[in-house]
Amino acid sequence: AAMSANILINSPNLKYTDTHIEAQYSYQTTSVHQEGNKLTVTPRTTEMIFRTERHVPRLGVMLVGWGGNNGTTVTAAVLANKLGLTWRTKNGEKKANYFGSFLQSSTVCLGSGSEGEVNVPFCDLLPMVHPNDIIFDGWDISSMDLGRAMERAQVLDWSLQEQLRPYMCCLKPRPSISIPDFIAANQDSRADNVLTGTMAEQMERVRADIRDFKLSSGVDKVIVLWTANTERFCDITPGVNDTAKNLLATIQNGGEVSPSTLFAVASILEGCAFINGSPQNTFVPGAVELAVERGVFIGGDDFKSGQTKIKSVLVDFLVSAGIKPTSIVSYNHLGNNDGKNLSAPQQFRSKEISKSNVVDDMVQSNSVLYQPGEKPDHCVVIKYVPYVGDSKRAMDEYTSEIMMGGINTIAMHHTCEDSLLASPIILDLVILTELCQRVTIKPQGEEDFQSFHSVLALLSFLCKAPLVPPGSPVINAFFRQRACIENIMRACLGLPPQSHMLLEHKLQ
Ligand code: NAI
Ligand code: DG6
Repeated sequence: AAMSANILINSPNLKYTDTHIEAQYSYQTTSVHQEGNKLTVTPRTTEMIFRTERHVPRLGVMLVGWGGNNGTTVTAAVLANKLGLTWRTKNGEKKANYFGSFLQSSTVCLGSGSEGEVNVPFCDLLPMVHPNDIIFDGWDISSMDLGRAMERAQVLDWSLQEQLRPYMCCLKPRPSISIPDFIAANQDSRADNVLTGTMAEQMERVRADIRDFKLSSGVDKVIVLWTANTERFCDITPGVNDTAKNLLATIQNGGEVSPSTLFAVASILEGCAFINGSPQNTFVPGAVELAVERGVFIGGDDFKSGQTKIKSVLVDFLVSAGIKPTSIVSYNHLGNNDGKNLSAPQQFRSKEISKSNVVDDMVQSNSVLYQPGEKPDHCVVIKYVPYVGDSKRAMDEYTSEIMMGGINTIAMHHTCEDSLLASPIILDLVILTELCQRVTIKPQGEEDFQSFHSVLALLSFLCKAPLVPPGSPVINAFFRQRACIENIMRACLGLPPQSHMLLEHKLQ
């Protein structure tokens, strides 16, 4: 395992106080003025102070859909890590780990020393919550305790489940808000743990649950994350959900509001960040406005775990190598409850949308390969095949044009345990969000330190359809997204962005 590093920055730009890490930072950008085909490029530097609170709070995470495959798997994985569990399989002994979490299990290059490059785990850059210390709670429309729900999920090895069951059985999802019209009809039989009353009363109950969890668990902060079923898209209707005021009025008086939006509003009103791990449009304009008004972080949409993650790497590779993808065809089949829910047309449509837009920024960035408005054909197919359970099969074909009319076809087959890819992403999402709550920035000339925008675009790396502040570009390309997080964390330490120039090795 990588050695955990104790990093001390030796720079006049950095000040450690008892409470904060305070960094002077020169933010360098280039602005481009375009007149016809004449481009005038001006480098600009803005001086800033980055301030990071050093105290790492006790974090509570409430999962909506706690009894599902992701909810049970992430809870079990954290417990197994905390308890340092090992278990035997036919392939030998396995040990709990956090592979797939970029914060815990990937490294960043700090710089060079006498022995060459020094790489440290991402999570060592700044003080942040360790996943083992997260306390979980949550809601589910299914009343099954997490021990039985873990068994229903069929994700973890049986001998590991046996060790975890005594702990998991004590965890019981709270009753949840169910509006059957938003998820597939095939989910009806699961719903035996639902709240009653008006929409407003149910939302108040969720707010009370958040307060109760905070009080009874003794955590300092709560983040709420939706990992419940994919819902159908919600209609955006003026007067209903277009503004914060109208959305709150609709919740009081009745109208089209999805359960995920009710959870988002409840969290925002409780001052808790809310992350949407599914594709539906939970963040209707009124919910976004409410988050901005209250200065609460929201993030989403839809965990970027497997096929789409590869797409955001592969299309970036092709387009940035000057190769022109012309057709992308992605099939997958899976047999877990997520797949069952997605076998209904409206829920599939939500997923199809979030899986389809992921190449747009890469295509639009290259006007040599693509004319304005031109895109590759892009087809997304999902089929429910119960037998394969949580082991998702993804088959992709990328066809591209290469030099002189040549055709380049890449075909790929990917088998993976879906929830074991999503669980570390859930941990990264909440830990990164919590860290962002402790970072403030003061640009030169401004009076006050500011937080990041309520729409936390930094989470894009972990999402298929990144939610960004109005007017800001959506970045899907994997390495651009990762570099953004790395360089912002370096800025918090007063370090320049990672340029990969390695000039020290390139001169005589
Ligand atoms: P799952 O179907 O096993 O779990 C969802 C849980 O949500 C179920 O236990 C269900 O009873 C519960 N539920 C449904 N409506 C609810 C409500 N209104 N309130 C509370 N609980 C409710 O699905 P899984 O595999 O855990 O996935 C969860 C979500 O994450 C899905 O929307 C899926 O599309 C999304 N997702 C999963 C990825 C993965 O790799 N596993 C990646 C990207 C997104
Ligand atoms: C079928 O696609 C089920 C989905 O929930 C996916 O497993 C999930 O969205 C992950 O998708 P991807 O494209 O990142 O593998």
